[in-house]
Amino acid sequence: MSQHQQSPHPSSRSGCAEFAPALRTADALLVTAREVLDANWTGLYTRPSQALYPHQWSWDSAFIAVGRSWHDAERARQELETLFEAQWETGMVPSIVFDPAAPPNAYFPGPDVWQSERSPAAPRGRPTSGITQPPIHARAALEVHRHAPPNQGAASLAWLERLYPRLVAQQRYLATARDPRGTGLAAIVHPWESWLDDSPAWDRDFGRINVPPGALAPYRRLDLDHVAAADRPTDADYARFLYLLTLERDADYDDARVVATSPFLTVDPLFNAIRLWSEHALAEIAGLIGANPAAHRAAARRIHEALIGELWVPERQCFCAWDLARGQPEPEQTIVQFGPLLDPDLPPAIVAALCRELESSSFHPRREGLHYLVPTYDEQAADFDPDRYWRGPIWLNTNWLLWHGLRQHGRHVLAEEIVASSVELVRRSGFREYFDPLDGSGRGSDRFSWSAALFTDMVLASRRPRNLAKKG
Ligand code: 2M8
Repeated sequence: MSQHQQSPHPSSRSGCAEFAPALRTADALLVTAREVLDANWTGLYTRPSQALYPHQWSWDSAFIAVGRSWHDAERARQELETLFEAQWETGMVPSIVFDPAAPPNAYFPGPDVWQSERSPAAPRGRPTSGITQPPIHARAALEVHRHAPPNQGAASLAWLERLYPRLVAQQRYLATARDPRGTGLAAIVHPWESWLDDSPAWDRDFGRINVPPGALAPYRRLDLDHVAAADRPTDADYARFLYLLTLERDADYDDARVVATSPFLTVDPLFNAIRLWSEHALAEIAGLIGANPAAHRAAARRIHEALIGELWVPERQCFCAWDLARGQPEPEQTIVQFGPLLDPDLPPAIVAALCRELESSSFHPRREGLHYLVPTYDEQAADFDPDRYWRGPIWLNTNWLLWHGLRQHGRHVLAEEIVASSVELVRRSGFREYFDPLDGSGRGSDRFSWSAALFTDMVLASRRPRNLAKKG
């Protein structure tokens, strides 16, 4: 279906905030967004939030760098450099780099629980977690470079050149150590690797893990000191998160052992679509710095074929996460199914099917008055929960990813609705970590860095004339 055939702008029918007025009135919020990022800056990287997440998180830093690069290219470059200094010898970029300057016992599970030093591949003297997060970093690096002011072009290119081998190693790690079936798709060994920690996308896989009595040392959930329990993962899920952590730690984070024995081994369409999107970014970066882009294009092609060959379920017209342990698809309708929109080569018939679903009552209910996009879980599902973390609420990073995916397939109406809705959510509730899709109220921590950064990017990029918007 072409852009002209799309349904009329739903704002005329349902009250979803309109695009142009939302953009025009976002200036004051852009100023606050910058203040949030500056307040969370440590001198080397940006904390996701002051109290709840007082260390460096891998993919938070990538999002933050993109948003920050509109006004402070140097800090944006520093953000990613700091993160990659903690890259493991295997190429893995750890999900958390612990900050020795953070108050002790500020976050649980901390470095004493993770014990990354048990792996010979971990950086010495720099405690980290022992798992990874989605590899959005090459894409982020390209965006940061694109935003560099003209007088910093050379510095930015030199930075890209330094970072490139590290980005390549990150992608190579996922293509090798994490592809036990040789399908071309990388598996995650912990829901924390997906970033959508308690998403229903892996309820069957994750939910069947029983934590044996006595397997966990007594612990206290520090997250609940800062955020209402109803907004966070349940205690049962938290115990499973920690149990998986201990299994991986007890295997000294040896990839082969972890992949062979992990009770959680899942292939996520969104994680792999991000890999693919970053391979395309690497091809562009290679072109910029005089390296050969061919291997990156080939890698992207391989992921493209595997996404469609392995994860597309034609009879259901959707992408599903696959539980490799059971060899079965996870049937829940969640935000991860839309991840492959990031693939610029996705066939038009599949793009149309994904857009139909995105516009359905599951993800785009036409309620009276304002409504908000895009819930992370099917609003029609019996266990949809508007408050609890990744089990329904809207997050600005998933909105940002969908906005990119939709634009590159010419789906500008839906893409603009997502931006308008994001602006409205921030106007109503501030730079919260996530939002209730039913009434737009904020959830989780406040003054959350990636909300500020991605808000900035969506608003400023949307103000550019469309013919300047880049593809890929
Ligand atoms: C959340 O994850 C951490 C565990 O790594 C937590 O709940 O304590 C997720 O939203 C993750 O995607 C994010 O990177 C992290 C920091 O914002 O918080």
